[in-house]
Amino acid sequence: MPSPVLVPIFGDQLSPQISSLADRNPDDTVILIMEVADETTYVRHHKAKIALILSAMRHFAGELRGAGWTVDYVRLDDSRNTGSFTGEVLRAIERHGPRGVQVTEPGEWRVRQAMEQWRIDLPVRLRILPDTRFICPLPDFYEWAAGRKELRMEWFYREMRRKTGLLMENDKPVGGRWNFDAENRGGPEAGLKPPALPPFAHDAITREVLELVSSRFANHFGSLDNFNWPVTRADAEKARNAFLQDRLPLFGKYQDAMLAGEDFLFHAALSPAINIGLLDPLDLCRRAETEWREGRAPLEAVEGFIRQIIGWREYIRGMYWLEMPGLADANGLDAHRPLPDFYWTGETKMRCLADCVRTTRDNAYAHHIQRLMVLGNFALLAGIRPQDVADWYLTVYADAFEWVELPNVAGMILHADKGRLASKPYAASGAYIDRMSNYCGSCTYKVKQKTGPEACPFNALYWHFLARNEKKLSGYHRLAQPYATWRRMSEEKRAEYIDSADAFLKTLVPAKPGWAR
Ligand code: FAD
Ligand code: DLZ
Ligand code: SF4
Repeated sequence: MPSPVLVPIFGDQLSPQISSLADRNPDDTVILIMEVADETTYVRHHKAKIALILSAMRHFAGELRGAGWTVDYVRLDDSRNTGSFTGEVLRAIERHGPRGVQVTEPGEWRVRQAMEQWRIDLPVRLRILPDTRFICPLPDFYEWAAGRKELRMEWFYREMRRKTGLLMENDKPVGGRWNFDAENRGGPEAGLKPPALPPFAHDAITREVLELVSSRFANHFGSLDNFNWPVTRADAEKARNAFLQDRLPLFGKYQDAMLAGEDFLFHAALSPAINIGLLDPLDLCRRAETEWREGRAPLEAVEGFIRQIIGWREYIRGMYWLEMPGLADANGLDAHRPLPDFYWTGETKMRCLADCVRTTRDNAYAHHIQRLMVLGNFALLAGIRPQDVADWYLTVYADAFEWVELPNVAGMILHADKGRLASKPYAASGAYIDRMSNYCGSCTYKVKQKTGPEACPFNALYWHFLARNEKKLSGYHRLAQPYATWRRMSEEKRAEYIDSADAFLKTLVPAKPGWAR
């Protein structure tokens, strides 16, 4: 091959339509895929996350070779492996003598910074292309955000509906409304039995990766026993089809419900496949729309699902790049408590938290409402340091990449960004968890009891949170009611809440240092 163009492809860029390949042809291109220690350990990722990404990378290399591309694949156990993207790109340049390097922009700030240095350090020309798998190009997001006082997802989402034409009829939303959330509030009904996820057999590649991960990353968090993430495009498509057929119709209704032991409910469990590039988000939304148009799924379910992807997912990504690097250090509510150890061990008498940590450990997954209203709500109310919380979320979920994890943590759950992303903190007492789950019935704590050692800790923590942040939050229109209630309480009642929460907070054991990084 005459001096080729070298195209590095990262572990979350496993899409044949990736922009770095769009103008290339196999005759003068070498694709570089690199398993590197820096990426496997920049946080101590859940074992299943590493297994997913390495297995999917190896399968993708096969897919590309099958399509006629030349792929240079560097394995983690290669003795010459330098352990970093930069080191491996430099080594590949020596091997192939390319006339240039062409790459799609990475998903994380950290890697983008390293890549900016490539402009200086690489001996050949570097071309960085936008990631066109996202529906909203970053310049469009910046333009949308410019000059707006409030960057609310709902307004952005409407733009995305207009742009994609999804669920639109002549410039109007189908069904006469943009948002059907009011219909999507089903609680955990007795006897609710969601269909199981399709099982994925482990082929030789996956088996080899699982062995590598269990020996090399034995001390990382999480279990590999239930490893069932799709690692090929064909399996991801099977997972997608099963979701559209079996779970989408009830996705909306039970979107906010939590049921002990039912780890996926009617959620898609497709975020890992979408984030690493095995499924195209827009194609997925079009298929969901077809389910509604052809009468197989109700509008409230399909609208709710599409909103998560073209609304939340795109908005979150725009906010990440808009707010970085400051977002990583944001601590608008001055929260400094270290992460409690039970986030790693699951050892807590709080049934809701124990179950959410368990599914996280078993599956590298918890569904949105568990992440937001149990794990996240606790971190908010207890005043856990945002950087500890972000490290935890980045470590434990198979779908976790900083561009999507950090705005959800710093913005959506912790309000560390002072409300740039969410109009109010999602703080809730035990009553919310009781209404939306079946956890409380079998919990050691009593959800209806407000204070004292037997009371649900969320109840006193809720008021502790509002009281200690009164100066910062009492002006929020959407918190006017709880603050009015707080002020109407007697001095004694208020003191009881504060003392009860303080007593509980004293019992928290901090996580051992070094768990995440
Ligand atoms: P569903 O509930 O079936 O939703 C469908 C799809 O919508 C998801 O696959 C996802 O692509 C998208 N989506 C839904 N909500 C969000 C959101 N808030 N932000 C971005 N995309 C969304 N998602 C990640 O992909 N990676 C993360 O690291 C991540 N960290 C999170 C941290 C916190 C604190 C919270 C509250 C949410 C986080 N989310 C993250 C968003 C959401 O919880 C997951 O996308 C979802 O649980 C994935 O499961 P699912 O595919 O079954 O999703
Ligand atoms: C998460 C991850 C892991 C665990 N390992 C690799 C790897 O060995 N090689 C690789 O290319 N990507 C990996 N990834 C995903 C990267 O962290 C991700 O592509 C970048 O963070 C994107 O900026
Ligand atoms: Fe969670 Fe409180 Fe319910 Fe126990 S009582 S499960 S701690 S909300």
